[in-house]
Amino acid sequence: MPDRRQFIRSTAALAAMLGLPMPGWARGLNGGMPSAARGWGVLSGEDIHLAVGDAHFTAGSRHGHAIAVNGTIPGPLIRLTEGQRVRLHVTNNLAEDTSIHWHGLLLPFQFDGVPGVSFPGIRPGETFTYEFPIRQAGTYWWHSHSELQEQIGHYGPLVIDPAHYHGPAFDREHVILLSEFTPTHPHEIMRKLMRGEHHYNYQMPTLGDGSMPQADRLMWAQMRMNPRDILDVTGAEYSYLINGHAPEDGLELPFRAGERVRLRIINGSAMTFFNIRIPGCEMVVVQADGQDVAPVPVDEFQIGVAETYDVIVTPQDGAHGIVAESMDRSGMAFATLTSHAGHKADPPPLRDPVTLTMADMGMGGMDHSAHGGSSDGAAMDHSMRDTSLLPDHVATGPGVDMVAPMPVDRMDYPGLGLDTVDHRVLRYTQLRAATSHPAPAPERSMEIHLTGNMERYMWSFDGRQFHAVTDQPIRFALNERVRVTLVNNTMMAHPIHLHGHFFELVNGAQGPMQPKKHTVVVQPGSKATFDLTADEPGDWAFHCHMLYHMHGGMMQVVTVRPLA
Ligand SMILES: [Cu+2]
Repeated sequence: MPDRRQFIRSTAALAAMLGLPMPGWARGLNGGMPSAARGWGVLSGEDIHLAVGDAHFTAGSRHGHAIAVNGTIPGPLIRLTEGQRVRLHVTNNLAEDTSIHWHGLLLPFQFDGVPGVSFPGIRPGETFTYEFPIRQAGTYWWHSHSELQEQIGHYGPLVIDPAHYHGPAFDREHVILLSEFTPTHPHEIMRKLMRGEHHYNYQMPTLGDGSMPQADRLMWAQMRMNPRDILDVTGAEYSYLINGHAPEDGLELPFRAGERVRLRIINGSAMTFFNIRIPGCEMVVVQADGQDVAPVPVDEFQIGVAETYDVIVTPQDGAHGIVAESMDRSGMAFATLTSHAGHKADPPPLRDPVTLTMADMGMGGMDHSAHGGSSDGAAMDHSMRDTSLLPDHVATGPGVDMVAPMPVDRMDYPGLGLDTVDHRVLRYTQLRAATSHPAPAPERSMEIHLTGNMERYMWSFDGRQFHAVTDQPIRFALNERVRVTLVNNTMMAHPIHLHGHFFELVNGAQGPMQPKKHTVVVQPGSKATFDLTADEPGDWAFHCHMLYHMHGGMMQVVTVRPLA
């Protein structure tokens, strides 16, 4: 059966052959698909209309098939006000099902937008209306939760203005949405990852390249691991984007000298952690995941996939680079914050690649140096694959090829590569809620293991890959307070996201000042803990926000119900 795209192409070809006037959508060089614009329009009010469709997209030197919403990538900035009601009418013009999930929003679960968990999805040609009251303020975003659509343009920013603003003053704001673009079909990327070819990892240290001592290279080889396995997909495949613009596109964001500028930074990428800095300009972090925090001045911070941070900057007159370097340093997104239109900053060179350490292998609690220079790789390989160290509730099998032997809490770790820079970097342990909130003591604690097999590209919670809703969700009683510890048995950082709730990080803050987040990065081979009040009834997705990890099974349903 010809799919819709083939149909469009052949209709256009037929029109051209017969010398008929081409329909508007068929003009141009893009196989009949409209070209998506970079950037977005702004939508406000009680009725918001969004149309999801195929598009051709160009960013920097890459171009290819994409999905655009209302004709732009990213899709529209949805700007709402705390206390209003909203109806979001989403029309699907694709030839396949789609959906929108409102990332970080508190809402009735049937409008959370996860096909198979909270609603059936939106069929081709259909319009679905989401309707709910806006109970919060802050910087958020939205994206498809269907298949791998989020990779190719189906996402956008969402900002909610507070009913009464009490935060630090600012004169102007810009939304900065980070993402990636590749013309490669996302199913092709998934296929390459499952073949375990390290296809994208061109930074693998080689014998004699001088970047790593011989003994270390031998140790890593004996462990059948690559210390440069940092991001699964790299700048070899991706153009990194700010608001849909690759660095070559030269995006400028204006300001006037002396202004305090609020930057609402959203990591809307599928697979990339970014290190954010504006060389020569201090950033004051004032919000994390849409929730106000006590101000923290920094020079750089790492943002995991799906996290948001708001910062306030007061740049000097001139042109300043906003640098978002991918964590593995294989590429960057770049834009200029400028007080003179047309004056652009130059992107700085990429910094040297970074390398994993013993702590990333889950040996943070062992009495080794962080360098592992003299360790016996064969012995370490053995201890890192000892599944008898896992608690009984974790299923073992081919999906679990690594165990962190001595994982430690690394909330004070600023992220790979930022522990050795000589300026101020943000750590989770610095975050404090801007205002105190009730924080009852947890009634129960639980441990969830993040598990995987990197070679087979199988990912899971507690050794169980998610394929569909099962009768074994993670259950919480309505309003119960639970302390959840995530144990990362893999050597990759995972940004773990719970839908429909905020949890409070256990980061050393006094209970009422614990920062609220919707996504927590669990560093490689380590633990992270949060407290959750399960006060939103329903079925909620809970998953790693690395798109291909979620697709590979690192997901589960969280069910919140009153006690029977
Ligand atoms: Cu993950």
